[in-house]
Amino acid sequence: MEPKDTLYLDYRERVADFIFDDAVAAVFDDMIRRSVPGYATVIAMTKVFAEQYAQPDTVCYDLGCSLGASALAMRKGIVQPGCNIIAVDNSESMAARCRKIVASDESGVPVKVKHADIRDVPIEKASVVVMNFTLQFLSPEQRDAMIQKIFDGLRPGGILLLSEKIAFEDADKEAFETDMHHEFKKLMGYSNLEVAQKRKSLENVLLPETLAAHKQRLANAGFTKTHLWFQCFNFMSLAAFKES
Ligand code: GEK
Repeated sequence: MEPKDTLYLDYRERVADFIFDDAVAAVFDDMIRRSVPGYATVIAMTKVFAEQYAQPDTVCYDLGCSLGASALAMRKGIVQPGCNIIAVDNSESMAARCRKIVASDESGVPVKVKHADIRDVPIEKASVVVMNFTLQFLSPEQRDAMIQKIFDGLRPGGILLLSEKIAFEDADKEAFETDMHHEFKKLMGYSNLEVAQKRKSLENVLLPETLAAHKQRLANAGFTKTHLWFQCFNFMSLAAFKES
């Protein structure tokens, strides 16, 4: 059985900013499944996108791979010959665990796990780039350059799958979606204290933007079409297409 996330169970006098250290990596699978509504759907559909959009002899990227769930989904989905996958994470604990998980998974498509910052990794010969819940951890002023680099590295006909927590301009809607997300977490077994302490730890670290801001950035970078294919409360996923 996967270890259970109890990191914020006990009262903390001071809640420090969230980091992806070994304690988080050890319980990450449980944490993300119980924290992100629809996470399992996003991962399952990542496989479908890879099956449809991976082109022969190209590279598929999993940026902010954590334990490699998206990379493994792509690996199972890819049907074209000559593809390989590059999975990147700047947390040493995540990258090390991810390497082990990838090694124990059986499939023909090669997966290389890099311990690196996604801002420093070149994107080349790409047909599918997946950023599932990672852009939100870059500072907002670094996001344009990141999206532009991905667009430039994609082959014509390629796609970016961008999944994010989002914010809402309308205060009522923001309050409603936030409440619903917290109710989801409680239903998944987190206490009020756990929800509150985790929220505090993320408030300077995970900076959500509106759906409109994401769409505008993608359009500015050159993506001619973006399709909101998934949303559950304040979590969404966009498929952004580079014209063929
Ligand atoms: C999944 N995609 O399971 N460079 C590299 N990695 C980074 C950076 C950066 N600059 N910033 C954050 N990360 C995964 C889930 S989790 C989402 C992604 C979450 C990494 C960070 O170390 C962490 O592993 C991941 O991005 C974000 O589908 O925890 O909400």
